[in-house]
Amino acid sequence: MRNVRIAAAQLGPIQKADRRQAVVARMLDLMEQAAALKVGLIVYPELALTTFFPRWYHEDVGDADIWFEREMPNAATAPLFARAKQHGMAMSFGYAELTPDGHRFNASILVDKAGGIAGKYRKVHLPGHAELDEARAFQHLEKRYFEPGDLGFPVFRMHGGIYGMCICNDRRWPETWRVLGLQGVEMVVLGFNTPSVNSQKSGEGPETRIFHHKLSLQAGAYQNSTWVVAVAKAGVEDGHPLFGASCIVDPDGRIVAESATEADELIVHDCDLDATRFGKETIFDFKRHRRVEHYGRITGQVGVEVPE
Ligand code: CDV
Repeated sequence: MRNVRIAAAQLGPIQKADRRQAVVARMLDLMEQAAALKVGLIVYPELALTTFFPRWYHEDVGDADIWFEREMPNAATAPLFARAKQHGMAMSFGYAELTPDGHRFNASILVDKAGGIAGKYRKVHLPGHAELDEARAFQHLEKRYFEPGDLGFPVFRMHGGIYGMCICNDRRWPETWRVLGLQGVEMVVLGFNTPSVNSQKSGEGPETRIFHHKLSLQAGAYQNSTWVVAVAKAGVEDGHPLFGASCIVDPDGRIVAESATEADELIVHDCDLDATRFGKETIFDFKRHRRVEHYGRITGQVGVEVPE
């Protein structure tokens, strides 16, 4: 048994006017609850420090820099790093990253229990659009504010396990999971901000959207025999609802813990990383069963090519 006690630390809404210090205080509160339960790794959502700002249009992209972090840790997040280290707790959270040479990424990090950054990921699949789109019920401007991640889908050895990250929309793409699976990933941690309604399809509400969310997580977990920890930012941000449904999924694809609210909420589960072995050595023993000679289209083309 290689047991890791995991906490998915769901955050309720963060309003546009909320300051990072107030958000970090809420994150610390969840961390204290986790510490009391002897959690080994706490996972927070995508863009955990601010409201989901890609819903707001800035004509000048530089005006959106207020939502970005220029270094990590920084003054706002230092208390998180310090407290996690005191507790000997690893953590992961997402934030908007502005690099010294001016690149903007939707990023997440994995911090080990000694407080060092063990891994970084930059979101590869950016949903939405780059220009103001009045036809939508609300904006989703990730393609305006971020570049696609340039780090691929790396995995990291930490505390005796193999960990990977992805972010929100990445979870809908089987390519994400398989690239992580091909590196032996044992736990994928991810944060998400998913609107409860579809801005381009009236009538598609939370029931369908939570179904698609769980379908993606459960398929990714099962088909790669990995644990999955998916953590929401949820609730109504300045009139815009985001669903909750933070989940911990086992390597059989079963949801073993799920949040019940759209507020700050901790869900905890003991995850045995050795439970990933059976699937990896049998039905999803990639080395024995994959047929890469037939998979060329996966990397050889982007869009659909229909026959003549
Ligand atoms: N933050 C996201 O990536 N959200 C997308 C929404 C726009 C569909 C998601 O895939 O959940």
